[in-house]
Amino acid sequence: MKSDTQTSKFLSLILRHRPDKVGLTLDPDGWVDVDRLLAAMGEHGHRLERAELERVVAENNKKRFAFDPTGTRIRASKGHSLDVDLGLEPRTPPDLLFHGTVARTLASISREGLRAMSRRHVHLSPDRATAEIVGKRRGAPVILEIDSAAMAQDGHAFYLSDNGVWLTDAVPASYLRNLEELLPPD
Ligand code: HQG
Repeated sequence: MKSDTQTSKFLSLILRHRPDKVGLTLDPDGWVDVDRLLAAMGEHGHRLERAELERVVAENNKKRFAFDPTGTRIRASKGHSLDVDLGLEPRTPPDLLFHGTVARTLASISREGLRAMSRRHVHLSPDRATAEIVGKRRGAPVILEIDSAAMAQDGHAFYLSDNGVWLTDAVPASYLRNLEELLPPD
């Protein structure tokens, strides 16, 4: 029996990175027809009932997936590596945002700033507690404070994903308010 977590992980793979694994392509804005998705998964040995899909979408604690208002299409809310235009409008961010990472990335971050790495955007958290959870996925969390007010002032665009994550293209190191105090002394 596959768990909802396994289903959620496989859906992330299909809807964010590798729709071709089940012979699908995403619309330019990331949507897939739900009936086509279920049929394609069945044909590729990943049979999924509509009720199961609806439960995974509804219960996923990070709201990773969303149906369109008519319920006929589905997409991942964020996290794509494919070139998908989520149609998010630029929004004014809160003055301060947070990024949870681990100490071993700091030297590189101090040289390059925060980069999107394998994603489309840098993901930023609205509060420290959320950033801690993100950082903990990789080890002891280290929380960077981003001067998002200054970034917005300087023309950097911010977007708010459907599930409350702030997105931006990159964060130059000069906007990382507490980076110096986190770096080891030289
Ligand atoms: C680091 C999860 C070296 C960055 C979470 C992070 C989040 C650099 C890693 C969402 C760097 C990228 C996103 C640089 C950034 N040099 N390392 N210049 N710039 N990094 O997973 O923010 O499960 O792509 O600090 O809850 O950790 O996908 O990003 O450690 O919301 O729904 O490179 O993923 O949600 O890692 O996590 P990721 P993230 P989902």
